[in-house]
Amino acid sequence: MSVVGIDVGFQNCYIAVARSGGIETVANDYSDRCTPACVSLATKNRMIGNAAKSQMVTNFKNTVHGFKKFHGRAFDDPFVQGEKPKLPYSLHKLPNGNAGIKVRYLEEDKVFTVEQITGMLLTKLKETSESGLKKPVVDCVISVPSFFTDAERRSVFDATQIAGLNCLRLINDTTAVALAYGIYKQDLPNPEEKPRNVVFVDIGHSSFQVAVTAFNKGKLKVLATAFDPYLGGRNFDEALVDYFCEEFKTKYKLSVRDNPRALLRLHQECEKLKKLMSANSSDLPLNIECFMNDIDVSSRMNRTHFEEMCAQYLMRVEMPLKVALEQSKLSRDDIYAVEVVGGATRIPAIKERIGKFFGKDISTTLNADEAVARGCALQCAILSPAFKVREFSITDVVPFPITLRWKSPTEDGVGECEVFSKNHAAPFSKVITFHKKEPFDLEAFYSSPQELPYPDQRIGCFSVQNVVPQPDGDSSKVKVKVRVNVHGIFSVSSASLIEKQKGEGEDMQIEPEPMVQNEGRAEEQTKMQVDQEGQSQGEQQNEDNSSSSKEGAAGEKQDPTAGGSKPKVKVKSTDLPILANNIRQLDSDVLTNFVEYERQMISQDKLVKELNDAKNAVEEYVYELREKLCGIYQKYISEEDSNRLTLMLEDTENWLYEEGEDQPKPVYEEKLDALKRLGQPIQERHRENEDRPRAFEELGKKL
Ligand code: ATP
Ligand code: K
Ligand code: MG
Repeated sequence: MSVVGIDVGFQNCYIAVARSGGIETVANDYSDRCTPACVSLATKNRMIGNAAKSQMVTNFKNTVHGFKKFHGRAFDDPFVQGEKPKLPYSLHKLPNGNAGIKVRYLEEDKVFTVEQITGMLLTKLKETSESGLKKPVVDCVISVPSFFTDAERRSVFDATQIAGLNCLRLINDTTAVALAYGIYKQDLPNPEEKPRNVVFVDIGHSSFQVAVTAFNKGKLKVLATAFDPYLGGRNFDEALVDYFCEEFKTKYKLSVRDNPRALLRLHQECEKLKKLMSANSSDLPLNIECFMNDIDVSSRMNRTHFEEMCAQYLMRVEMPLKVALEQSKLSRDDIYAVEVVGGATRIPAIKERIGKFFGKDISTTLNADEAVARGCALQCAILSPAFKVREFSITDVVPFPITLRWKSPTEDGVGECEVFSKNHAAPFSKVITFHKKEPFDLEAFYSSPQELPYPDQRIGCFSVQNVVPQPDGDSSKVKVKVRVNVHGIFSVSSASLIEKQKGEGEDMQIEPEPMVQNEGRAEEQTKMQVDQEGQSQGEQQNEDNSSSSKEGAAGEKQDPTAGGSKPKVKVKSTDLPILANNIRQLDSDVLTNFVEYERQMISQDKLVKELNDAKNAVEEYVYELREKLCGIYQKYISEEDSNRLTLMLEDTENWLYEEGEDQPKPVYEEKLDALKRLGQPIQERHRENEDRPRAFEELGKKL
């Protein structure tokens, strides 16, 4: 089993793996530990990561980047519509209403889902981790922003499956960072002591996340998270781009926005300039040669001016910090440290605002780029039975409140109940009791639309089937388990019908008394009993309840507290099927097709690579032989033969640029063999001659 952690960023991806020496980040085939979140589709193959990024300007229509936020989004979503005009590639409305990505691939127009594009990126990251570990990689842990909703998480999870990965956990970025921070700390307070509260801030290219956490020995609890899903480094790049577009309009009469290539180049230059300004407060130049219409452009910028331009973004830094602190119910004095990660926290004005808000110096003890990936790998190591790591339990939170709604004969026709409040501990399961005579639907949705990063509140509809009345015609007690799992994904995971029994038998169960009871309802009572998720990582904090019990098979539970004071009731429990509708994830047959299609694309890329390798081998041999003919081989070939061979090499070189440009692999192999048949005898004679003096020397030593 592999221990791999992957940080899939909006712009930058990192991989960390566990090796005997500990957690290490892995470099890719460009010797780069950062792999750009970029996929380029071409006539014969795909390029992913660094290779794709280098196609961004030349093949802009088919080079996809900045797609992370399209997960779980409708095409009509305001964010998607806002991005659309800024993107060099096209978006397309899919039959299910989601945003698809339209490109030209293998000389055909193709629309890929965002799950497929992220799947491609993950394929590359999987390959990189495989070459780093020198073994196949399947198991991994992948990070997502803490504000990702059910739909976004399901969508990313689908992408992991398309890439053939087994994602053991989708972990929140800031939680991964907290794990990377805490697991090695030797001096954390004991479990019974006051916890150490640390704030983690991650500002990347696209978003801003904060988590207030509490550490004790062997344990990390997230108290609250807050975010600005639309504030990150890209806003600062865009501010510069806007500024220079205006300036170049007046100064050079250029309308940069109408030229995607120029706009992309300006973006790249502005990002570089922004980074330079982080280290340098003096006036800095911006020069781009042959920018547009053969015009070279140049301008200047300095940090003070830049900060003025970005005032509207800098103003937004405080809010998530304030919200997170408020929700954690801690005061500034309770905060032991404020740790920042993510590329955009290198902007001095941002750092300054964070420090000022907390009234303390911010810490940068973690690697700002790699901490998320490292945390993911650590979580993977904890989950891996094959790997020994320190016991460390992690309790995360639910980012937005989740409510269930159902049809009810009373209460104006609908019943409603908030099953998970904001910042409720996760992963977590709860059991809710209904009294019903027939099958019923539970509609799950996010109940605070103003907090949600997009307008669609829907999570899904879960139909509890096969519900029948009791033999005496009364309503049956139906216990429904709802859970937010380890990925932060919600489901109505099981249901059972409880029947009172007279005698004793195999089916007898001890029914736990419901503990949390919501407001009584005339016909149907919704009772909620909080139940602990069976987690391998250890203890889960149970907030809604004073006691907790380990979960057995669905419908067979035993409450340890029920035995004492309350009388035991003998019941029979029957599992009920649940049909999930309207769940915002790929249908299983669609997913199967995507998995297959990804495999095909992988083998197509492999074929193209092998073909290119065969072709390059011919070219390399031509160069090598030509050089040696004028050098070390000169003595071993007649001038006449050498001239003839040189001509042949020249012919081959020309051929490679003409009809040899695009040939099947065997043609190149044949060509290489033919050249080698001529080259090898010379090489042979050279080698023999080289060996001769050495042989004499050896002989000399022996005598
Ligand atoms: P997200 O977390 O939003 O998904 P990401 O993980 O890809 O995005 P990071 O790699 O953390 O983002 O950060 C990238 C951002 O940080 C870019 O906007 C980049 O320009 C910015 N950045 C990196 N170094 C610096 C620097 N020295 N000064 C200013 N900005 C920087
Ligand atoms: K990143
Ligand atoms: Mg990030």
